[in-house]
Parts: sequence; C-alpha cells; structure tokens
Amino acid sequence: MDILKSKFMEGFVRLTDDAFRKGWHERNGGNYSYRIKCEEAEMVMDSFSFDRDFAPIGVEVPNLAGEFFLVTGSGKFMRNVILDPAANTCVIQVDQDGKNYRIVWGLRDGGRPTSELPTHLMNHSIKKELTGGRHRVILHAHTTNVIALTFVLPLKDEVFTRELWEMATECPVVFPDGVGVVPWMVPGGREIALATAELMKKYDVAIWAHHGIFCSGEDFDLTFGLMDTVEKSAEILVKVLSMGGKKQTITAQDFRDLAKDFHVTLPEKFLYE
Ligand code: 2HA
Ligand code: ZN
Repeated sequence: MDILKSKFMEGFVRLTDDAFRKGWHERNGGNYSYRIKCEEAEMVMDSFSFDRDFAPIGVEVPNLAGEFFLVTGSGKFMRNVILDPAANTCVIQVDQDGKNYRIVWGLRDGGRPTSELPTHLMNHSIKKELTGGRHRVILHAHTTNVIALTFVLPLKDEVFTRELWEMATECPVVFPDGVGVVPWMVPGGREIALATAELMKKYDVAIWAHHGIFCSGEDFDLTFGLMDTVEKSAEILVKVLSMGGKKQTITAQDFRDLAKDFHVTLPEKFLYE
C-alpha cells in the first residue's frame, strides 16, 4: 500500500494543518514525530527503500532499535506538509544499536529529519519504556502564550503546573502529572535532549523557556488536545495577568476535592498554599 494513502499518514497530516492554523508554527517553527506501529509499517513497506546510509542520531536509544518513525523535515514549514507530505516529511528507521538512523521514505527533494531529532527520539525512548509502548506521538511547537509566560513566571515545574491548573478546571484532569520546565538552552542537540528526557520521565509536557513546548501522547488527538489545553490555559493566564492579576482562584483544597471526584492523583508538591 502507498504510504500516502495510509490512515496514519492522514492523521499525521491533519494535525500539522490544525497546529499551523492555531498559530503554533511560524515559518519552520516546530517539529513532530510518530512512532509507526509494526502492522502499519508492514502495510506500507513497499513504499520504503533501504539503500541510504545511516547517520548518527546524537543520542542512544537502544529500546527503539529497528523502529520506524514518521517525522517532519529540518527547515520545512509545518503549513506545507498538507500540500506535499513526501517533500516535507520522511520515515526514518533506527539501526540495531539505537545509535544511527536512515531515511527510508520521503524528503523527495532532499533534506534531513528535524533538527530536534535527538530530543524526539530520546522522548520516544523514555515514553515507550514508561507507558508500555502506548505513547507514540511527540509534538514540538512555538505556542505563543506558553512562551510569553516563561519571561514572567519563575522557571519551576511547581509554579508552571499550579498556575496552568488554576486557569481552567479541566487542566488537572487533562495533565494530572503536571508540566516540567527546561531553562533556556541551545536547541537542536544532545544536552537539551537529555534535559527534556529527564522531565519526560515525570510529565507528558516539557516547556522550553523562551522557545516552546514538547508534548507526548498516545495518538494524534490526545497529543494535539494536550497541547491545545496547555496553551489555552496559558492564554487565560496571560489575560489575567494583563488585567492586573488574580482576584480569586481555585484553591489547593478545591484541587484535592476535584481529584477525589474525578479519580485523578494530584501530587502534593503542586498543592502548596
Ligand atoms: O524546527 O522549532 O526547535 C525549528 C524548531 C527548532
Ligand atoms: Zn523550536
């Protein structure tokens, strides 16, 4: 089967268009990857070619050995993916050591996978292990309001989580584990990949100060929905701060009551007075 006709390609592409329309992907901003299921890879194997050389990933991901990923291309614009997925995305395969990758499909006119490939694959590696393989999607975007908050709030997981939770009642239900914050670092390399992966051991959301956000999820809907929820909450907080700040809010005890009724566990470290 032609990969361009596959269900997973359709779902992948739909998200790129939705996310661009949200205003999360100016120019070549942001990038995105999907860990392809075995049965999906088998179905589209005719589209793949295995004659290209392996290149180093920059990090080691042994538990992803042999796996296939659909990823956006470095320097490609998210808004163009829907027009021509074969020119703007590629499928890569990780080698048997989990140290190298090769392109097996896509980037028809040349190019490389996203510059944030080390972070994407480190996140996939952590999440595959911790979720028993359920998480398959990693999305990085330049969400305006989340970025704005990183200039104003202390860059602490506890503060970002609590403030975002307070801005919308559904937030602690959607991301009960909270969000993590990486201080400003040079993007694109191993160091920021390792720092982000540390946070992904605890959270499904990692904020990069003065840059953007990474979300991890099981499928396209849940990952897009998670980012949408976090960014909307950040937008409310920006408005509240712009109107002079909170005059009343949801309290720590309110969150404990909510947790009971909605059967979620909210770590006490976020419920400070
Ligand atoms: O793809 O977003 O972080 C450009 C970026 C790098
Ligand atoms: Zn970025």
